[in-house]
Amino acid sequence: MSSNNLITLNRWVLSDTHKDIGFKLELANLLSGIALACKITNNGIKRAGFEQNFGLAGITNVHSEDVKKLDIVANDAFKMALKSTREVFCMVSEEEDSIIPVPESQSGNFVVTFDPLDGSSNLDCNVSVGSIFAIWPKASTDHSFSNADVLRKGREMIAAGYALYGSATMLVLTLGQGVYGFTLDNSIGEFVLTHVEMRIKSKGNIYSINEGNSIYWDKATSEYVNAIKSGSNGRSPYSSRYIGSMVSDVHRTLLYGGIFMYPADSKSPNGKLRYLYEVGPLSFIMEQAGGKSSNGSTPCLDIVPNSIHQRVPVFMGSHDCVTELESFHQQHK
Ligand code: AHM
Ligand code: MG
Repeated sequence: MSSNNLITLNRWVLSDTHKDIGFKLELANLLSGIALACKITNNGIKRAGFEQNFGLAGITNVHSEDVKKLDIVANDAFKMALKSTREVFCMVSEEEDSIIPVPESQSGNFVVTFDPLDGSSNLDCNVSVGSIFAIWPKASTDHSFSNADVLRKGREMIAAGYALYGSATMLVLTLGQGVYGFTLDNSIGEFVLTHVEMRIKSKGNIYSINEGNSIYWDKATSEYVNAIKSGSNGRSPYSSRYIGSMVSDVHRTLLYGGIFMYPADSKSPNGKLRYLYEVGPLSFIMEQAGGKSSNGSTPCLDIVPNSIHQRVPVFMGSHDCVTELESFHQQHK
């Protein structure tokens, strides 16, 4: 560690950097629970080969996807670590059908939505995966939660972030005042501030999309991708990079610029990615870093989901790239 200014995640949350946050102590406690869940998940992934924890668990989830053993490890870690903070009112997980209650004796003032292990199709071949989370203030005034606590537009989030289990493990976070990145120092078990005020370039030249779906794309997506590949938009042709783990693809987009896309198509009329724990939190990060996130016409943070697992199309990344993409949607309205 070369930095002469060693700041851990916990100390950073409690620091004077965020002056107008009224519930700093509670948030620090909650974020330390999230960091703990990420460390347990990180450990589970790194040890899976020794513990026969790769592969399927033999069940399917609410999305009819095959659940991996590590999906269960991560989901249990998030639920347990979050409940233990006593700051959580209720939760939504990608892995569970319904809103997850918290016993009244352990209940707090925040709603947390999370994807415990995103990109899990990449797990068994050792490709980077991640966890995604968002924190919302509780809406109910009594102990019984309702859909109103979770079916909210992204702009109501007070914090969001992701952990990336890559060649290094990182936690990238916004409290609505810029984006900060912390790297896990395994020797001391702490997330340490390494990336201060992360900003995305206003233009980039990398596009990221599952091109295997191109026969299903609509005109706007097809023509936009053709334009950026051929240079007919007046810029040099873009490079293609697609990992198939949203956290990794979005993290690269944040650092190098460009555009990440999971559009609606004739096979998936709402796209694939879910609002409350994938698109919403990563859109908050993208906007806070100076980028943009849109469903083609509306900023993703202004969408109100109809159900807890609602999917939405998403185009996020460098401001000018997403604006250009929107102009193709405008032409084909
Ligand atoms: P998951 O949460 O079940 O892993 O699914 C979400 C993942 C994203 O990480 C990624 O962007 C996308 O699915 C990839 O989908 P596809 O394989 O259709 O390209
Ligand atoms: Mg996911």
